[in-house]
Amino acid sequence: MSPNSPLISRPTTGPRTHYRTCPFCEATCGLAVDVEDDRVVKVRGDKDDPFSAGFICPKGSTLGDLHHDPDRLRKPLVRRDGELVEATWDEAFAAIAEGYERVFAEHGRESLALLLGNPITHHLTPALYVGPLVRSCGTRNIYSASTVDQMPQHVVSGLMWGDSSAFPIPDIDRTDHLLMLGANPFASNGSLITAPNFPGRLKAMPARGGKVVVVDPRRTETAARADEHLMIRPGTDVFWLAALVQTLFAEDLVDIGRLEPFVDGVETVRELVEPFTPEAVASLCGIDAETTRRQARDLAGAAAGAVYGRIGNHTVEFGTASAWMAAVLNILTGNFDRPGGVMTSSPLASRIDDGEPGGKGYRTGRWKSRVNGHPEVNGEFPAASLADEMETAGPGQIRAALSVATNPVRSYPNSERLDRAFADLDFYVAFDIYVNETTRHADVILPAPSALEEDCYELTFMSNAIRSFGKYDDPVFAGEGPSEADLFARLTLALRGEGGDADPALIHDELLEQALGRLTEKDGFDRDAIEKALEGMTPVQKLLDLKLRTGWQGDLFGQRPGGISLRKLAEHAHGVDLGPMVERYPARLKTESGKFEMAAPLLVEDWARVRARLDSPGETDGLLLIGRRHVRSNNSWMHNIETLVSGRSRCTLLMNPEDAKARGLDSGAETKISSRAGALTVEVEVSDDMMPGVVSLPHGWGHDAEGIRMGVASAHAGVGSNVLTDDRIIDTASGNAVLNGIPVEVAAAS
Ligand SMILES: Nc1nc2c(c(=O)[nH]1)N[C@H]1C(S)=C(S)[C@@H](COP(=O)(O)OP(=O)(O)OC[C@H]3O[C@@H](n4cnc5c(=O)[nH]c(N)nc54)[C@H](O)[C@@H]3O)O[C@H]1N2
Ligand SMILES: Nc1nc2c(c(=O)[nH]1)N[C@H]1C(S)=C(S)[C@@H](COP(=O)(O)OP(=O)(O)OC[C@H]3O[C@@H](n4cnc5c(=O)[nH]c(N)nc54)[C@H](O)[C@@H]3O)O[C@H]1N2
Ligand code: SF4
Ligand SMILES: [Mo]
Repeated sequence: MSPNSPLISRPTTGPRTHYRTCPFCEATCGLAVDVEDDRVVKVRGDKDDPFSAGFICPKGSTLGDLHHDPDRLRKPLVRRDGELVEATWDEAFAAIAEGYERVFAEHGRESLALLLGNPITHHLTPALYVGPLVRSCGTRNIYSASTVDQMPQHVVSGLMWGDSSAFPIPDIDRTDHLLMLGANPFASNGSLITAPNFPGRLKAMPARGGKVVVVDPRRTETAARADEHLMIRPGTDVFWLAALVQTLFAEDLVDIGRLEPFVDGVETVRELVEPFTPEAVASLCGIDAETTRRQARDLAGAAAGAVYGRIGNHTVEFGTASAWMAAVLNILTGNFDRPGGVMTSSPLASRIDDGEPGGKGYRTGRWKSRVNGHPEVNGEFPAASLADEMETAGPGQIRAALSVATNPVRSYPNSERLDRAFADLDFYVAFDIYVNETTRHADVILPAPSALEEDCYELTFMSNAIRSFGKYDDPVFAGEGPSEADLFARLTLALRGEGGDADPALIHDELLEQALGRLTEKDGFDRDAIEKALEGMTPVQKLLDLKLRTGWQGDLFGQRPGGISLRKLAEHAHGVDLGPMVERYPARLKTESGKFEMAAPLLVEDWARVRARLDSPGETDGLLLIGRRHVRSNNSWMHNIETLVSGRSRCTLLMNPEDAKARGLDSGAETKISSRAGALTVEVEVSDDMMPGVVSLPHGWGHDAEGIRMGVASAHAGVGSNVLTDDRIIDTASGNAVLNGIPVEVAAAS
C-alpha cells in the first residue's frame, strides 16, 4: 500500500522531507521531518512555516523517536490467562464485540464508561471519527480530560456568549498589557490559545511598549521574565479578580465601548463584587490592596489589554467563578473582541455565517450523574466522580470501559482509588499506544497508528489560534496496521452490536452521507460536483476537504474561484496564513437574548460559594500543593523518550526555604507528603521561587506500576502527584477537578 494519497506526489523511498504540524501540544509548531526510506533521520523546526517560523521545543524534535520507540504498540494485545498477549486484528475485534455484548446483556449499556483523552484533539482522524464512536456507546457515562482541565471556560463561554467552544483568546501579538494568571507558557507553550513560539511573542512585547504581569504562586520561567510578578495564594484568584472588578466600579473605570448595547447584567455584577474590596481580599490572596488597585488601573488604562487565566485558574475550587471574573474584566474594560484584547478565531475549516446576534443559548444539567447527582456539562460527567460511579453498586454501576488516548490512573484526582477501580472492571478496552498505568488493566488494547502514518491537519486547535492558518500533509509512512479511520469505524460498529467483523466502510459512508446531506439539502450544493471533486481521496481526506471547501475561505466547489480546497492546501507545503483574529461580535452572540449575559443565573448562583468563603475563609496557614509543567515533559505519556527524561529527576517537591527549615528539610531529602486522599515519598528541592506555604509537584509521573511496558519511563519513574489530589472537592458549576491548592502535610520521611 502506498502511503501517498494522490494529493502530493513525491518518492516513497530514499531521502525526502515532510512538512507537518507537531501533534504534542497546542502550539502546533511546523515540523520539517527528514526521512530516509522507512526511518526518520531528523525532525527540525520548519523555518518556512509562516505561523511558527522555525520554532520548536525539545518535544517536537522527538517525533521520530516516538515513531521508532520499540515499546510503542504495533499489534493488538488481548488478555489470555491473565496475560496481555499479541493477537491479530480480527481476534482483537472479535474479543471486543464479544466482551461488550456480554456486559451489555448483563448490566445494560449504562454500565459502560467512555473515557476520552487529550491526544484525540491533536490528531485529524480521531477529531473526525470520535462523534459516531461516542453515539455508538449508548451511555451517559462519558468522561474526558475537559473536567481535569478547561471545563470552567466552556461553561462561562456557553453561558455568557452562547458558544461553549468559543474561548476568549488573548491577542498576544497586538496587546499592550497582558495580565496572565495560572499559566506558564515558557513551559507549556500556551493553552486555549494556539500561538507557536509563545515565549518569543512575549519577548517581542517590550519593543512596542507592551507589559506582562504574571500572577502565580511560583516564580515560573514565565514570571521570571515578566515586567511584574505577583505571588498569589493558590485557589484564591477569584477573590483577587473580583477585587479588580470592584475597583473598576469604585474608581469609575468601566468603559465597555463598542459592545455596550449588547451587555446585560452589569448592575448585578457590581452588587456581587461590592464586598470584595482590595482590603477585604488582601490577606486571603497574599496581595496588598495598593498593588491590587494599581493593577486594576493599569489594565483599564492600557490602550488594549487582555486578562488570560489558565490551569492555575481553572483547575481550582472556584474555577468557573474565576473564568467568569476574567471575562467580566475583559468586557468591562472594552477589551472583549478588540485587537490586542481577547478575541475569537476564524479557522479555515469553519464557516463565518454569524448572522444576527442571538441563538439557542447554553444549558448544563440536562441529566444528572447517578451517584452524586452532578449535572452533565457538555454531555460529560466530572472525571473526579468516575471512581464513585465505578465503585458504587446498583443499577447503572460502571462495569466496563473504553478508553481512547487517556491515562486516568495518572491524570485524574485520587488516582490510587481509580487504579483499584480499573482493576475491578468486568471488561475494558483501551485504544492507546502504550501499556501504561491505566491500559495495563485492559482486556484488549488496540494500538493507534503512529502520527506519521496518518494525514496531518490541525483541526481542533485552529479554533483557538491567534491567526487563521492551515497546513496539510499526507502520511509519511504506510501504516503497519489498519488505518486509524478503519479502527475507529470497526470499534464503533462493534459497540453498536454489529460484530467484530463489520465493514468499516459503513461508517465512512455514513459520515460522508451526513456531510453531503447537509451541503446538498440545506446549502443547495450540487451533489455530482461534490462527488467529482472528492474522487480518489481517502475517507479522511474527503471529510477534511468538505470542511475546507465550505469554510469561510473555501472554493465552494468552484463558486468562489481561487478559494481553499485540500488540493490547494497540499500545494502549500509550509501552510497558508490568512491573517490575525478579526472582530466577530455582536454577530457571533448565540445567547437566547442576543446579549452578553454578564449575570447568567448559574454564575450568580455559583457565586454564593465564593461569597461564603470570603465571609469565613477558614484556616489559611497550612501548606497547599500545586502542580507544574516542564518543557521536556508532556502530561503522563512522553516519558518513554530517553532524550526527554535523561539527566536529573524533575519529579521533585519544590518548597520555600522557610517552610523547609521549619520541617528540618534540605534539598535532596526524602520527604513524606500526605493529603486526605493519599501519601507519597518524594525528594525535596528547596527553592525561593516558591511562595511560602506552597509546595509544587509535577503531574503525570509514577511509572513504576506492575505490568507497564515502558522501559525508559520505568527507569525514570517519579511519583504520581494525583495520589494526593482529592476527588471529593470539585468546581461544582463545571464539574472540573481541583488539581491546585490541595491541603497537604510534609514531613521528613522516617
Ligand atoms: N511541556 C508541556 N507542555 C504542555 C503540557 C505538558 O504537560 N508539558 N500540557 C499541555 C496541556 S494538556 C495543557 S492544558 C497546557 C496547560 O498550560 P498552562 O496553563 O500554561 O500550564 P502550567 O504550566 O501547568 O501552568 C499553570 C500555572 O499555574 C500556577 N498555579 C497553580 N495554582 C495556581 C493558583 O491558584 N493561582 C494562580 N494564579 N496560579 C496557580 C502554577 O504554578 C503554574 O505555573 O499545557 C500544555 N502544554
Ligand atoms: N495533578 C494534575 N493532574 C492533571 C493536570 C495537572 O495540571 N495537574 N493536567 C490535566 C490536563 S490539563 C490534562 S489535558 C489531562 C491529560 O490527561 P489524559 O487525557 O489522560 O492525557 P495524557 O496524560 O496526555 O495521556 C495520553 C494517553 O494517550 C496515549 N496516546 C498518546 N498518543 C496517542 C495517540 O496518538 N493515539 C492514542 N490512541 N493514544 C495516544 C498515551 O499513551 C496516554 O495513555 O491531565 C490532567 N491531569
Ligand atoms: S511547543 Fe508544542 S507544538 Fe511546538 S514543538 Fe513543542 S510540543 Fe510541539
Ligand atoms: Mo490539558
